[in-house]
Amino acid sequence: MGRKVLITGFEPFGQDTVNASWEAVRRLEDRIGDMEVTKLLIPTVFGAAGEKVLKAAKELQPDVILCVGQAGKRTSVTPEVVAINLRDASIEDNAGKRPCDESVVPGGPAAYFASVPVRKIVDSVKEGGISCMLSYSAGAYVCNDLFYTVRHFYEGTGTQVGFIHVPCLPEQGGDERSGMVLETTVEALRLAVGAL
Ligand code: PCA
Repeated sequence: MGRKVLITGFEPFGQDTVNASWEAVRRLEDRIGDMEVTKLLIPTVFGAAGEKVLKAAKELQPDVILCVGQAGKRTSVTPEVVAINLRDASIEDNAGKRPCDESVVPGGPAAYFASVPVRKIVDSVKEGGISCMLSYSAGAYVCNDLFYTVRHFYEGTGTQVGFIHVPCLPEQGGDERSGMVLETTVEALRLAVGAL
C-alpha cells in the first residue's frame, strides 16, 4: 500500500510577493514513487501555521509531514536537523506579531531532531546534481515555530516530521539572494520525497 506525505509551503511574507516554498510545493505531482502527495499552503503566522498543519494532518493521517520554507540568502536546499523551542522574530509575521524570547510550547523540551532521514535526503538530492546540505538551524521565526509545533505533537508516534528550507527564486532578486530556478527546487523536493 502507498504511503502518504503531507507537504506544506508558506505564503509570501516580508517584502516578497511570492514564496519559493509554495511555488515549488504546488508544482509537485500527486504521486511520487509509492508516496501519495497532499500539498497545503499555510500562513506565515506564528501559531496559526502549526494549527493549520495539525488540523490537516488529523484528517489525512499522513505517514510523513514535510514542511518547506524559504530561506532568503541560502543558495542550497537545506534539510533542517533541529527545531528549537524559541520564538524570536526579527520582522513581523503576516498577522503583525513579532514575538521575542518566547517559547513555542511553554514547558516543552528545548529542541527536537527531525524524524525524517535528513542525511538520506541530502544524499538523494545531491545525486540529482542539486546543491544540498544539512542545516543545523531553522532560525527562530515562523518556519522553526511550525517545525517545532508539529514535531512536538508527533513525538513518540509513527508519524515522521521534517523541514526543508529552499532558496529564493532568482526573480526575487537582491544581491544576497542569487536564488535557485524553480524547476531545480521542484526536482529537489521530488528527490527528497523519494528518499522518505
Ligand atoms: N520562511 C520563513 C517563514 C516562512 C518562510 O517561507 C522562515 O524561515 O522562518
